[in-house]
Order: sequence, then C-alpha cells, then structure tokens
Amino acid sequence: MANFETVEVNTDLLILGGGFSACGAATEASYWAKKNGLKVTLVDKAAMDRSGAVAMGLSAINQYVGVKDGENTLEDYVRYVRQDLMGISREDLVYNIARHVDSSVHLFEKWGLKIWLDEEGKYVHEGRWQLMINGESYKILVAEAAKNAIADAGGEIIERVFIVDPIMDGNKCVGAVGFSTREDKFYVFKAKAVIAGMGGAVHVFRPRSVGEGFGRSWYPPFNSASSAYFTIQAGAEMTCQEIRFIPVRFKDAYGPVGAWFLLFKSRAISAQGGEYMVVREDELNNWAPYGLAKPIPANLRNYLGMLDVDAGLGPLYMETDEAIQKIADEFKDDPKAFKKKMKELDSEAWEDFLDMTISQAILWASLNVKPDEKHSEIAACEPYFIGSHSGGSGAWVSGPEDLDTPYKWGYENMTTADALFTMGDGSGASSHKFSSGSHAEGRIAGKAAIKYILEKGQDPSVDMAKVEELKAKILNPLDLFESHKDETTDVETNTNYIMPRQFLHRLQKIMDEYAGGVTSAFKTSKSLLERGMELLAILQEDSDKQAAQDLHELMRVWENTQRMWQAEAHVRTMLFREETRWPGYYFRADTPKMDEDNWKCFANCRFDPSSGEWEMMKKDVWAVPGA
Ligand code: SFD
Ligand code: AMP
Repeated sequence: MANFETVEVNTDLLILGGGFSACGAATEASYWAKKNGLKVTLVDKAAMDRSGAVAMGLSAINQYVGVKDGENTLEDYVRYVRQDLMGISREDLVYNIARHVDSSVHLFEKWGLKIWLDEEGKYVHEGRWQLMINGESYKILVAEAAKNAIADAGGEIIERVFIVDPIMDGNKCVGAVGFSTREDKFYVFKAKAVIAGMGGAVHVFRPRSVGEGFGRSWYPPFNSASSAYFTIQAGAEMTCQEIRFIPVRFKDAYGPVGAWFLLFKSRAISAQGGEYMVVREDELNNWAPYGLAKPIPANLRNYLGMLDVDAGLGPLYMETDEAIQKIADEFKDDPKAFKKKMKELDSEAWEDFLDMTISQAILWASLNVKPDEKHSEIAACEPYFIGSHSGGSGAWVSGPEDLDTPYKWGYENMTTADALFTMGDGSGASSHKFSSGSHAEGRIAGKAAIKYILEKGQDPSVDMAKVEELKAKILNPLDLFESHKDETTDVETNTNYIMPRQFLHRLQKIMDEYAGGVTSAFKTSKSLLERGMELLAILQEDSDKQAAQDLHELMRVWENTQRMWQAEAHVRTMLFREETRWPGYYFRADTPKMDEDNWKCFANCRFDPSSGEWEMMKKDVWAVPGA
C-alpha cells in the first residue's frame, strides 16, 4: 500500500467543507463552542477564501425576505418556493431558513459587503427576493468572519484535505476519513458530531462544453457530490434525488440570467418563435396549479423555451440591447442624462458577470459583443445537483422543534444518521436558499450540533480496523497504477486499470444518453432508465479499477466515485416517480403528465451500507399553516 502517514485529529464538532453553509456553521458553532469549552474543526478540500460555488464571487444575494421592512412575510416565501418546485418542498425547513436569512445578510453588510443602496438608502432589489451587490470578494469576506470565529474559540482549520467516507459506529457518525491533496497524509477525524457541507454536484452529466472548454460549467466543477456520497454511505435517508436543476444561461460561458430578467426586465425570445414565455402561455395550463403561478416556475420557464427549440425555432436569445435601450429611453429628453444612464447600464451589465462568471465577460469580449448593441444566445445547460438553488436534491433532515412539522427528530438539520448533520446543497427539499440562505442554514445546523454535543455527545468509538480498511480502499488507485504502469508503452492504456478522465467520460455518457441529458433533450423513460441502471452497475464494478498517478488524480478518482453514487440515486428516484412533474428539468416520455393524486409527495431513498440494498419510499408533503 502507498506509504501514507496517518494523521489523527480529535475534535468535538467536525465541519466538512469551507463554503457558504460551512462558514455559517463555523461562525455560529464557534460562538457556542467557546461558551462551552468545545473544539470546532473545519476541513476544506481547497482554500476557504476562494473555495466552493462563490469562489469567483456573486453579483446578487438571491434570498432576502425583508421581514423588518414589512415588504414580505415568511409565508410569502414558503408559497414562492412551493410553487417554484411544483408543490414539492419541506415547508418547515424553508420557513426556518427564511426567518433567519435576513440576519445573515445584515451580518455580511456589517462585515463589509457592499449591498447596492438607492437614493433613500434602501437596498436595491434585483427582484422581489434578490439584492444587488458588488460581490467579487463576497467569499473572502464571509470566510474571514468564519476563520476569525474559529480562531477566537480555539478551533482549527485544515485546508487541502479531500474528505471521502464517513466513519460509522452502527447508525452513528463518529468521524470522517480523507487525504491531503498536497502531502502523502491520510486523515482520520474523530468527532462527537459531524456537519457535511461539501456542496452539490457538477459533471455527473456530460457538459455542453467540449475540448479545452470541458471544465467550463455554471456550478463549480470542484463540487463533486461529496455531501450526497457522504450521507448516502452513512445510510442516511435522501430526498428529491430526481430534482436536478437545469439553469438557462448565456450560451457557452454559462453567465446567469437573473439580473437580465429581473433588474433589466429583458425579454427572452426564440429566433423564429418570438417571446416564448408569452407565446406558449397556454402550455402552462397543463401544469396547473403551479403552471399558473407568478413568477412562472423555473423548470416551466425552461420548458417553454425547449418547446421552441424542439420545434426548430431556435436559437434562443436574451434581448439585452432592447432592455438597455428601453431603460435609457426614460432619459432620452436629456441627452447628458441619457448618455450617463447608458454608461451606467453598460457597466452594470459587465459587472454582473465580472463579479460572478468571468468567462461570460471574456466570451462577450472575444465575440465583440456589446450588450447594449447586440442580443446574446441563451441555452439550457446540462443538469446539476444543487439543492440550494431551484433544484431540490439532498439529505432528509430534521425540522425545527417549534413547528408542528411531522418531520422532526430532536436536532435541526440532523440527518436520519445519528450525530450527522448537513446544510446548504447537502440538505434537500429546502430550495431557493442560495448563498445567504445556505449561510443561515449553516448557522442553524452549527447551533443544533453544539446542542446535540452538550446533551448527547459521547467520545467517538472508532473501530481502527475499519479505518485501516478505508485507508487501503482509498489509496488503492495509487497502488494499482504503480503495480501495472510499466506493462504498456502508454500508461493511460492498460488492461488492469482505467484513468479518472476515462471513467468520467463513461459516467457522463451513460447519464447524458439514458437519464435525460443535453443529447436526449432532457427526455428519458422507464426503458431508458432501466438500461442506464444496467450500464451504471457495470461502471460501479469497474470503479475500483480506477488508477491514479498522483494526489491530484487520486482526488479525481474519488470525485468520480462520489458522482457515480449521485448518478445512481438520481436514476433510481426518476424510475420510482412515475410521472413528469418538472418538465424543463426532465420529461418521462412514458409518463408525460403530472399525477397529483399519486405523486404529490416526496420520493425518498436510502442505501443500507450493511446489506448494500436501496429502499425507495414516499413521504407526504406538510404545508405550513397560513402559507
Ligand atoms: O444567481 C469539500 N449561487 C447564487 N447564490 C446567490 O445568493 N446569489 C447569486 O447570484 C447566485 N448565483 C450563483 C450561485 C452559484 C454559482 C456557482 C454561480 C452563480 C455561478 C448559489 C450559491 O453559490 C450556493 O447556493 C451556495 O454557495 C451553496 O453553499 P454550500 O455551502 O452548499 O456549497 P459551496 O459554497 O459550494 O461550498 C462547498 C464547500 O465544500 C468544499 N468541498 N471539502 C472537503 N472534502 C470534499 N470532498 C469536498 N467537496 C467539496 C468546497 O471546497 C467548498 O468549500 S445565481 O447564478 O444562482
Ligand atoms: P439565475 O440567474 O437563473 O440563477 O437566477 C437568479 C435568481 O433570479 C433566482 O432567484 C431565480 O429564481 C430568479 N429568476 C431568474 N429568472 C427569473 C424569471 N424569469 N422570473 C422570476 N425570477 C427569476
């Protein structure tokens, strides 16, 4: 076996990930840990300052309820999310996050985040729930606060360690194992409670981008389903694994559309069909009552555009020039003011991407696009697993004790595996939390985990023989490469192993062609999914034949394996739910309609690590009274 030093870390609370939810958890938990003499340890595969989905920054905060200004109520937000997810959301969780999110945003502002203010000093809204920010350094700012809180409470931060598996003691999570991506070190974390905050998943499906652009995607390629894999391997119940998110984005560089639709009030059209969300409005009746909601649910906004593309009326365009002109025209009687407004709008248009998706600004420049002069193509991206946005996938977690929810078992955001909590993209069925809501949910989970440790915490009983087995399994790709690499003239072509990139292409091809990816226009069926399961079973067999030349490739191997488990949970749940509820995300051609009588429920699943069996189950939707 590769000669790796084993580093053992003992702590009270272990936070996995260094992203937005983890920063919330670290900031909150450190406060309570300091008060109670407990230790908090945070582990990130990258460097916290620039890790996770907000690494490049953001140009908006997409969840702010504005309760203090009486603009909106918590029930308003619960209703918005219920409709956008076609009736399927854990309203107790959405309510719980909505009542805390504004305080996280106020903290960000106190820590120095520039939130746009209007002449009266009020926040500038991109939309009803979204605020405009100068957010290029948003992550650095929020990470700094988390780092300070951990240091102040005597905790520790370990960066560049890739977490793979949970350590279980029966149904209790007592730690985690992983390896350094910089040194030959294998890490064993032992803890009284663990919070998985390692984001969602990209590259489970084949991306639209190819060749040297292969790594280009909207959601970050370095979020590889580590949270989902960790909670699945712990035997925790998962939910909404079928609800992938497909964002419509500026084509090829994945620039977001929110600011264009909401702030610039831009129209989206198809070249031959016109404004598809207007022209195809009748289609929305087929998806009542949710199809009749305003705003139109995100998946249906996609679907109406897809119908035009299927009809050969594409490409689709965002009418940026028309939108900017329309706003500036309000100043046309005053040429000086008009010129100033045009300049302002132009810089806002560029800042939107420079703050968040730089490649879109680069593509505009390289294609000589001036958004105030020329419209830009938009397109539906490949599917992502991001429960914090308009998707819903994640683990099934306990709700707040003070609500009459049927789904609470003592500690908020604890999974069905004891002492294992999750948040952000790791927790499911609580969509539309975005960066701010993920931070707030992290705070909820952080405080609840400390409460758990104070009330039920025990010294972790870790079976070191099992840990040795995990070490051997996790380092095996290095051994496999070393023992066979010299048998062929090209180390990447070998009958004894498969390289990470080769494995990734196989996974993505299966998902793209059988599970409703870009190539199959997001359509699938029972037969296609069953065939996909057959091929996934062979892929699973070959997964322990992945080889790694170095630490970087070792990380790539385990990212692949984590993605593969996310893929299986996804396909199993799409097979289980015998209807089409989210056209625009996926369409089951054999069950093309929505079936409110039989399927207005959660489709949950659970992998039993001891038997290796999967269990599928339905759970009722509980509605917040008054929402
Ligand atoms: O509009 C391991 N998001 C937006 N949210 C907003 O509020 N406003 C916006 O404008 C947003 N836009 C946006 C957004 C995301 C992206 C990618 C783009 C644009 C281009 C969504 C938010 O970013 C998102 O909701 C939150 O960041 C989710 O938080 P969280 O904590 O669930 O995930 P994370 O921040 O990605 O952090 C994950 C962390 O885990 C680490 N990690 N560590 C150890 N071992 C492993 N195996 C690990 N695997 C991952 C990562 O390094 C990271 O630290 S808009 O377009 O939607
Ligand atoms: P996006 O840029 O697609 O990530 O969206 C950013 C935010 O704007 C999210 O809160 C979306 O739900 C919202 N959004 C995007 N497009 C629209 C639209 N056409 N109508 C209403 N809300 C939208």
